[in-house]
Amino acid sequence: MYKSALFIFVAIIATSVVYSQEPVYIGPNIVPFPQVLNTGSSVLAVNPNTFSITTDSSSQILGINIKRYQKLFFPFGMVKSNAPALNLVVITKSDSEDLFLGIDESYSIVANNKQLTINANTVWGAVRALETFSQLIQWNPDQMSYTIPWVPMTISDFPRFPWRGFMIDTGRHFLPVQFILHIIDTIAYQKFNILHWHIVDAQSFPVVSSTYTNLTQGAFNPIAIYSHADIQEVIAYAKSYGIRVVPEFDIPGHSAAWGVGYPQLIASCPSYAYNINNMLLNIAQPYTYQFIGNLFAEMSSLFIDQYFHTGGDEVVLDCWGEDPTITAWMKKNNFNLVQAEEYFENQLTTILTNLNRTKMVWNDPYQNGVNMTKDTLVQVWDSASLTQEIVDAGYKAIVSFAYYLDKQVPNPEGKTHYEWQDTWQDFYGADPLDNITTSTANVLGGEACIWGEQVNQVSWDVRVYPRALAIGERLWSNEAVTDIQTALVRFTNNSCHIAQRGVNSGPLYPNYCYLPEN
Ligand code: CP6
Repeated sequence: MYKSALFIFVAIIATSVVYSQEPVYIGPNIVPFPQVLNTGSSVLAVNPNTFSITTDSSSQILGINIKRYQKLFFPFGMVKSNAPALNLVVITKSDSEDLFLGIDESYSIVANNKQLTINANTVWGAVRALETFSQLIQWNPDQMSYTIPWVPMTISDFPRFPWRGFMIDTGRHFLPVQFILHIIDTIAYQKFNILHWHIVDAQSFPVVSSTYTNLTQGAFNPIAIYSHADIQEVIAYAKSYGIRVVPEFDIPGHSAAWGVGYPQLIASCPSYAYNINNMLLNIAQPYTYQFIGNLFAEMSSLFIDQYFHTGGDEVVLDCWGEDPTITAWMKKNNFNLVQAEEYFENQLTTILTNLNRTKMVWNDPYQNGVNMTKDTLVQVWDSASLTQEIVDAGYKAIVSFAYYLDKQVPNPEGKTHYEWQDTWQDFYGADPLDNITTSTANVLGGEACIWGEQVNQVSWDVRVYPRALAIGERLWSNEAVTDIQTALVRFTNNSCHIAQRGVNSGPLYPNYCYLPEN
């Protein structure tokens, strides 16, 4: 009681300060905010014409990033400058380009008028550091100059959570490959490290299979499809940023599009067919398991990550109860509907285990009472209390219910925000460990989701940004980094920074953002 009263009091003060005064934050506009930051009060002039980045590393990917960031450091190009030449030295302990869950992404930065140095254990730590360093370089439009303020500076940084995911849904709207590469650029800026590619859904099957060539009959359009080369391009591009691509083939629900080319895969339940999302795979025939086994074998040769998501969400079990071939099979095996689901999920687990993959599912099978192997990773879109149950039961979990970018999330204080104004605060205020008191180590992190029903490449940037900054920071930064006022300033300035790089990310309070006139 005392606690919540204090909370409301602080919230009222904080709110009135935000709206009555200029927000104050003095320091570098780094997002996500680093674990340790020490700043001075000098300004280093930067001459873009002579600025260089060097490394002792032989990693090709680090080389690509040095070229990439050499450009990103100077979004307004090679303006005239008399400032002396500077060299940024990038040192990594290892040149390995292996990328997996839990890889060391830590780094440190030293910046003063004698040296600019990045130190990291891995290539991926160095890539995270280059992004941070890019945010230290300030463009001064009135001077037409670049500077690094707040020197001498030291940064020591590492992620709070190993799983910092971002989900896109190409089953509801096809996103062209070039646009997915743009998405990868944008999420790399907040140090997200997983692109969860919800690639097919009830409405379309946009993936080419050489085993089952009719599957793309379920695409929205014969040209709205991803070839093997497209998928490999996306994965390689994501890897260049240290981002893993986790595919999702959402079954047995949300699978109507599989049935366009292969109608025999779909259960018959006419009274549920009014909603295409209700249609389920027919799980009572060997053909379905053969099909999935062959398709996943083909797809796992493309999607090389350890994790493979098979959905399992929103399965309208009663649909199976309406198909006489399925009810006969259930009767023969003495299955009820949940046992039928469990049989299906166990078959999937076996298929993925044989392909050397770790299975990932939405929380629904757990909720239905399906017994799963303990290495299953559960993505929770339900609630903190369900997350608590799942981690206590011994599963690893990631939190998504608080990070739905397509949905207004009711905020914990019960405050109603306008449709879009300040909703970033709801994401920012939601910690993956909120109300998790035991087995916290089983929470691997979180995932932002932008479901695709009402978003395509036209509206994607403005739907997602700048709000995704809040989620990126929540998943990377120290849990104590929660101050709304300072975040407001950093986010607005960082939003301007990424807008200067081509992300259509808008502001959060009245200010001036210098943008290319086009
Ligand atoms: N599609 C799929 C969706 C959703 C889910 N699965 C969804 C449900 C509720 C909300 C947002 C999205 N559109 N395949 C649930 C995981 Cl609010």
